[in-house]
Amino acid sequence: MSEYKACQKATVKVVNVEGDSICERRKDHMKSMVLKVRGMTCMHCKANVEQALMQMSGVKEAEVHLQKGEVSVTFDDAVVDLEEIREEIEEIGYEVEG
Ligand SMILES: [Cu+2]
Repeated sequence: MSEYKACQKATVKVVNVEGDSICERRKDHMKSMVLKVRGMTCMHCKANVEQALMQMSGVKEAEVHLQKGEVSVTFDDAVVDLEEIREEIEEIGYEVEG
């Protein structure tokens, strides 16, 4: 028997093993998001956006998909939030939609 509860930003897993309750806190707060970004047209844009995001503390992965006009980003939302990521992309000259 197990159940999942929200605990602040982390997920707590409650497992009942032989009558004991084990509360296991998730190790990180990793989130993956896909952003629609306008203005990325070539490999330089791809590199610019990926490098700018990877330099931010809390960002673990950043990948640009030029054809789709999308950026996939994986970040620790205890360290950095989506708003800061959005601002970083706009600061280097691209437009985040939505
Ligand atoms: Cu370019």
